[in-house]
Amino acid sequence: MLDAVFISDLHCHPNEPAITDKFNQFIEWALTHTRRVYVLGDLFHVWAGDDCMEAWALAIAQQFHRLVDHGINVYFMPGNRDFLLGRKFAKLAGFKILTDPCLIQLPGQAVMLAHGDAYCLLDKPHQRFRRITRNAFFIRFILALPQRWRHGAVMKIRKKSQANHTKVHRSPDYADVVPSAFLKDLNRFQANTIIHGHTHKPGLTEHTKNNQIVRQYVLSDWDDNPQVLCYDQSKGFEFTHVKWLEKK
Ligand SMILES: [Mn+2]
Repeated sequence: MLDAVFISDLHCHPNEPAITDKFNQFIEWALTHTRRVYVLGDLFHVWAGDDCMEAWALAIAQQFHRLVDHGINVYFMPGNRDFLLGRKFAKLAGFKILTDPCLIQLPGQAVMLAHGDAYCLLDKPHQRFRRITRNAFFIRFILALPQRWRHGAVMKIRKKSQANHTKVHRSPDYADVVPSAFLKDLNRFQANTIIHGHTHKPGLTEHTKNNQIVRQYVLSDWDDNPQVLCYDQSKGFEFTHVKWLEKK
């Protein structure tokens, strides 16, 4: 039994049934393989607010709740696409909401978690967007707007994405994470490991900080070949190529 698994950037969307299919298989697998599941943002491709929730999204919440009913703790950190996800959905899914960034204690070690977009400092337009949208007052203001208006705004984003086959490509270099930015937060938390998503460039990169090795685990998206980052106290971290997700 794994101590924890980490996923992010599923970008679930009603027009992407293949991703929902992989997600459903992930839930079946997780039920018998892990004690904790961490979802580090961009679970949804777009999210207009919990009051706009449709049946397909409710089904995703119910799937997460099956894990919770099995005694598995499920944690969720909002990303830049689903930052409007709120208490109603969290309750339906059984999510415990995490702040970005945060420090968690796994059996054997402490780890910092983030969605990752806050560290993409060279992407100036995104940082401007982030400063405005991730403000509690702004979120309250947006959620107070009529559903129809919010839905309209979301449909516009969907249309733009559909032109792009809703495939979310890897971040170009200018939009990649700047290590010095997350090293600052790691210092603050006195941690040596960060796990984040957002850039869709999965893998482990090692950095040095005050003569210590810092490990940066980046999570994968779910378009083609999703990987799940697994943690086991005796074995440490390991990416799993999810063969169990392939259609038989
Ligand atoms: Mn993102």
